[in-house]
Amino acid sequence: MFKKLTAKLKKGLAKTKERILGGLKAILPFGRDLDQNILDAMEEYLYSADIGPTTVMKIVEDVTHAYKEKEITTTDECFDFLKGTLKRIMSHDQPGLVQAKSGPTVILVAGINGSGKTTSIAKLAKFLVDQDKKVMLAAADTFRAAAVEQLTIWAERLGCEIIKKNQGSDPASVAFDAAEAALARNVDYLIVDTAGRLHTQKNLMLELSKIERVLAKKIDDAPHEVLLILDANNGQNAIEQARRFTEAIDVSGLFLTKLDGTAKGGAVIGIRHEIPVPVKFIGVGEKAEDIEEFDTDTFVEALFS
Ligand SMILES: Nc1nc2c(ncn2[C@@H]2O[C@H](COP(=O)(O)OP(=O)(O)OP(=O)(O)O)[C@@H](O)[C@H]2O)c(=O)[nH]1
Ligand SMILES: [Mg+2]
Repeated sequence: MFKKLTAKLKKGLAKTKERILGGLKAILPFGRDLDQNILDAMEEYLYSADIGPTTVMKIVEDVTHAYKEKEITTTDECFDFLKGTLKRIMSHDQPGLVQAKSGPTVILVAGINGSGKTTSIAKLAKFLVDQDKKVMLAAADTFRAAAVEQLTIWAERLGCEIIKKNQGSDPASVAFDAAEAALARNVDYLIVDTAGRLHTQKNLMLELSKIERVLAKKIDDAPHEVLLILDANNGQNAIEQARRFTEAIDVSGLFLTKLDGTAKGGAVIGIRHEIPVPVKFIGVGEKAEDIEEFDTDTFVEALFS
């Protein structure tokens, strides 16, 4: 069973679908006997689809095995088998957002510059507000001049409270104030924006840890969720980025953005297969409503529909 394919998801995945499905359909036309040449062409094609070599190797191994065992003998059987293989290799745990046992749930958002952190926060806030949750935002990206302003505009649009300080303030002090305010105002969710950083920037990674410590001091077990925001346009590099970041900090979930603008969404397959952290959301546009909860089966169905 999979969730309903929404128009948003179909439209958001259109470019990736065109790339992956378009090519596969040409290689696996309906009703042809399967042979090694076809399988070789399929393998070569998959390598070009941003899925990542490790994952392609696994897919090809499974398909080849099925061919040798005569489980699949025609191109359309191969096509269906491929779809099933994708679902299988992408299907580890799919928990939704973590929730605090009591009091505010704190979500810390991290990622490299321009990956879509602030926009994704707006999407998450809308997603939660639509479920009648009381949401507060914290502008702990005090580095970039327009960052606070950008989050403020979203907060106003979405009717969320925002905690902010002047540009250049210590991000941890914003987090501290926000945690206090979240408790005082009894919000359901506090979402903390942070400045873009690379996993290699030691000081900035330490700054992130400091934000986490400050939050934990005020609110038990905070942050309850650390979401890493990844731009799907980076294709195979997004898989590598996910690997590096999740090694450096305790990431609890991934949010893949800009799937609507890229044909490189195949990276989601590699990320699901290779990274032991669940993809929780995907971004399929620039508006606050352009968010989808990630679900493997629905994703694969959307790609193959
Ligand atoms: N098409 C599309 N654009 C997106 C999506 N998510 C974010 N963007 C755009 O990507 C650009 C960067 O988004 P931001 O949210 O500012 O990214 P950020 O990670 O907060 O950037 P910094 O704070 O500068 O590190 C903006 O133009 C967004 O509108 C998405 O899912 N689809
Ligand atoms: Mg930002």
